Amino acid sequence: MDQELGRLEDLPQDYRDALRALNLVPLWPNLRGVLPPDKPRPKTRATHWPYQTLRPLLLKAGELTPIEKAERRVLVLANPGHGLDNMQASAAMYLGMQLLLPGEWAPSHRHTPNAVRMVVEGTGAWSTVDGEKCPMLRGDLILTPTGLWHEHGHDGDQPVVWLDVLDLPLVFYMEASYHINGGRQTPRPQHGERAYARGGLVPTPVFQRNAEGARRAYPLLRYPWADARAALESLAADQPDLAAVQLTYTNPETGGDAENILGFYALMLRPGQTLALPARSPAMVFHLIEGAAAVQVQDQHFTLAEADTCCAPGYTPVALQNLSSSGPAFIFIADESPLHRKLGVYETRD
Ligand code: 1HN
Repeated sequence: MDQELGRLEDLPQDYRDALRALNLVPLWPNLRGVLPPDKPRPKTRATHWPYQTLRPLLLKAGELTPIEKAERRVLVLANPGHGLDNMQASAAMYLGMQLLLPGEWAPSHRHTPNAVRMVVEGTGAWSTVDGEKCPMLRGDLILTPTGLWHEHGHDGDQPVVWLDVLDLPLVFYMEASYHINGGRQTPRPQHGERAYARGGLVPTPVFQRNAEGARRAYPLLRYPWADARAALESLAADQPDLAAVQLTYTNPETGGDAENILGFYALMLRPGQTLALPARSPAMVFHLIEGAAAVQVQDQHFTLAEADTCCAPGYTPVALQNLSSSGPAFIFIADESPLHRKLGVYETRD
């Protein structure tokens, strides 16, 4: 049991005033707050954002705010535990639902935070990242790693919506967040998804050299859902007893995580399956691509319909359940694992 430590109120007011005047603070009244016993006290609360309730409000934003007045027309999925105005889903993750209407263009810029898009609905939109024009189809994952130019356009006739996942809260906290605006990109003919079309087969270096002759740090920018889904089905068929039918989105050149700070995964729950995830230090985000699923986090129980998103704090066990007994459920997961591993604070608990 931890010893009770002295409180600020135990100190004479003139002493406290003298400290403050010199920008000094006593540690002991604050020590348990910054270093709680046994495990952290996350601000992140298990939170559910049902798509069907936010969708009309997002479409309304399309009527209220022209794209020129928004640059990015987004409703942020904000965790109340962090204060809504801080626009955080967790300590390191930002989530937003972005709407692009037919004919609109979200102009080119680049910035220090890393982003990915998980396409939620609609066809005809595209995102040009580092000169590669990526079509946006439901379930596709499109990377926008740190520093790469990106813009979005829409040649279709229905609204397109996607989920943005960024490490913005972390990069902002580091006082390293900024952007630069640019002109329209000229798409190049090459596409990483064609060059890296099959797992385990990596092109010889010619393709990976950019105009300056350097290797591309992020050779694969679009992960089509059709491929990820087929890979999950294939893994499930190959290993009928495998509990976690899960794939990690990786950089095909390094085999490491697709981006530096956040991790991205596709999970298939077999019909009727329940999957208990151990408590791990990173916070997690779940977005249901197909099917119906239940998510239990602490005393919270969420029922995810297609395109619903929820989050869970770190150090907390999570149970996922496929609510269908006849078909699979497919879940996109984002988490803070790469960050925790790099910092050496990653842990799993029983
Ligand atoms: C951003 O650049 C995009 O490019 C979306 O679509 C959301 C949220 C915060 C900062 C930059 C985009 C963003 C963002």
